[in-house]
Amino acid sequence: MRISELHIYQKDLPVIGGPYTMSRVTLHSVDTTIVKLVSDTGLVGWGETAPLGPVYQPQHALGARAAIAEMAPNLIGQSALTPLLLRRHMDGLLNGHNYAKAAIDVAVMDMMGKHYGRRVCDLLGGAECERLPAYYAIGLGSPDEVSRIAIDKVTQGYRRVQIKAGGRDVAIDIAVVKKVWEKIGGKAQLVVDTNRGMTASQAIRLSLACRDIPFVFEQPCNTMEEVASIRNQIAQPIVIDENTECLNDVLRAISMGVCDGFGLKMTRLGGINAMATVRDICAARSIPHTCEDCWGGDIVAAAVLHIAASVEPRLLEAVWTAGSYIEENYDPENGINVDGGYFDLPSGPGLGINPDESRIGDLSTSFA
Ligand code: 0XW
Ligand code: MG
Repeated sequence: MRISELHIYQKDLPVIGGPYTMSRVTLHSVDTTIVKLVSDTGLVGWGETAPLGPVYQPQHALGARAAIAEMAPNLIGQSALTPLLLRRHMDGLLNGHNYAKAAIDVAVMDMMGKHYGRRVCDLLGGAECERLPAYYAIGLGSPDEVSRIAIDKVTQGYRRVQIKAGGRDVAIDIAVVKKVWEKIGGKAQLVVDTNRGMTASQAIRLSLACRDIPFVFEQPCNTMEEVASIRNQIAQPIVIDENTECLNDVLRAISMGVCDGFGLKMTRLGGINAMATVRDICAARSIPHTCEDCWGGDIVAAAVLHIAASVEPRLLEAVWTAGSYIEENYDPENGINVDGGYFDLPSGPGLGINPDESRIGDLSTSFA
């Protein structure tokens, strides 16, 4: 089975109840890129990448489409049954740009699953479970606003809540953390994510002001070196998110001993197969991590669930997808949604979703 067509689509995903605010970014809508591969046997494979605006990480939507278009003419005719070789072929066509290669990797895994009549998680070696714990992420807000949403989400069944901090007076962040913990403490795990938004001294101040609160501190500072500098001065465990852009970053973080866990973004790392490698590296060192992505619709979400299902349950912290913040599913029947704080793993072959083509945005470029 070979790739015979590659189509690139663009779609805006307005944020429900937006904007979604983080320390350095305010999002009203996210620009997502969808890839449709068609095989010489008539099968279709879907991929997607949605970098969360141009500031969240050093990747952006126009870059994704340009990188895919750069590789596309040389992807036509390639085998759709050898994802490892395809990845090496892509590396020979374009240096870096893992987030763009991820869309191709996901689409090929979808197509391969359909070809063999197997789910992507089964191609990865098997699913540990069919129901996966979700976490909910709340944007920046006042102590009252954030704690009200946190209580609501815990009542709905979420067992992990992430709140945002940074980019404002640390005293407000301290008040938010204390208020949220007062309301949900003991009922759910709390994560405080500054999205690179604090200086080392601000992060230490927040941590020590809340020294009795067992939250997880996510991406407290901008660089891995800054995070390393506070590692032994704070009271909480650290998770690295934005600083992991490739496998080497993950290895660097582990060898520097900079963190206790990772917030892993599937597309940023390069797709399902790159994420599977990171899964195994984490397992070798018993490092807990989430499985998630920056944003994206049902295609990214389904891919994240399949890889999450292959993670040892003792190391899978939780799963996050953007579904709760997006107006509609691409697949009205099998779309990915949270139910009572959990996701159900899709059951169909490949990714297990069938996007309605009227819902995937505008065709940007085609190759055949
Ligand atoms: C909670 N998220 C996964 C949503 C946005 O992509 C940012 C983010 C995070 O940084 O953890
Ligand atoms: Mg984060």
